[in-house]
Amino acid sequence: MALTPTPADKFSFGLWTIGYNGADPFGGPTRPPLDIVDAVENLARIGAYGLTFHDDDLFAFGSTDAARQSQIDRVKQACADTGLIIPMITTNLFSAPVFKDGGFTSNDRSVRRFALRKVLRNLDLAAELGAKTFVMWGGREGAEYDSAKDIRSALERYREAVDLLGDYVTDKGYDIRFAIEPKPNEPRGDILLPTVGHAMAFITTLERPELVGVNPEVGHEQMAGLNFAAGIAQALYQGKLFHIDLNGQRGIKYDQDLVFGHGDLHNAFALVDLLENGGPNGGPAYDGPRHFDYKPSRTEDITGVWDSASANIQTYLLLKERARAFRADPEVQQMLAASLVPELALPTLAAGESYDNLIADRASYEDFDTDAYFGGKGFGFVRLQQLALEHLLGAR
Ligand SMILES: [Mn+2]
Repeated sequence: MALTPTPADKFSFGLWTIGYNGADPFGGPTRPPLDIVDAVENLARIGAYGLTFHDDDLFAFGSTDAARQSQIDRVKQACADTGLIIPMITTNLFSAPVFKDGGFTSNDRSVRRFALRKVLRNLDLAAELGAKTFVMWGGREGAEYDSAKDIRSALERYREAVDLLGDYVTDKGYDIRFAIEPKPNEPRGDILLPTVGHAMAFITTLERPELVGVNPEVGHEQMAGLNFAAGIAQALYQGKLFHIDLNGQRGIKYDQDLVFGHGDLHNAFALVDLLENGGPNGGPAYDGPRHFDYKPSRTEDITGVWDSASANIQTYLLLKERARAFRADPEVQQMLAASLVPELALPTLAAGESYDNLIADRASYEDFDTDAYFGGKGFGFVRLQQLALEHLLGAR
């Protein structure tokens, strides 16, 4: 069964995902390089609306201006030919040896200045190509040794960098917002801004916090043992979900970048329900790109690359359909009410009620029968979760 994606679904892929050649720390490439035009044509074929990339995915680090421009011209032409857009661009501050101790937060000041220049140049390219989101994944911004990195100085330099970039897009009049992508570790032993929560707290220290949000990745939060859908709900609650990286991860281990849904499927269901429906008590849904940041496993040939890319889209659409059926089921609605899920949307104090009124309300405390909760009525959360599972499995 194949569902048909449309541009309104906003499915996008990083060039580094489908372009992954299979190299890992224990073995070299298992597939030949993928050309940019081939990548764009096949993404259009499987129903993606957008392509994203790091500067170094498109033109090798240290390219001449002519070689760089040639690749930019080729991606522009391929997009014009297929209708694909470039909703997001990001900068590689992690692969080249110069970034071995990071970019914005390298202990070496000259590296920090070089990193800023690389990002400023890439911001010009983002504006030229119409990208509205600029992702910052600081994979090398971290350390292995506590004695080697002054974390407070590193955070100051991170802040200095993001403030400078905010000044730049504001002065240039670029319609670009930044999205910080947290990750707890890998490639560094410990990475700065390791989770969604750390990143959102850091954003409050910035000069222009309104320009900066987060780009959470499923696997990155799950590598920290966290509930991804819950983190996304908080990012939406705080108006900070500027972009999202969808993939699969099986528990706390190395970054697997599996196909979306090929990890914690229950949480993927909850996530799609949240992104599409905004949660049981309403609240903002997500209208940005559904961006897949996965890696086709190195066991796959080129057919497997495109099958796995398509699998991300198909899984998302299946979960979207399952979430719709879950919400539409009268038994689910009944169970939500029985579980008091809607009651959590009610303010705990009545309109105009003060703490004096609360203290004067004997029913709230002196006469409140707490004993009734021992052995009394349960919440029925397990039944609700089983209904979700039955919808997820297509059994209802
Ligand atoms: Mn990852």
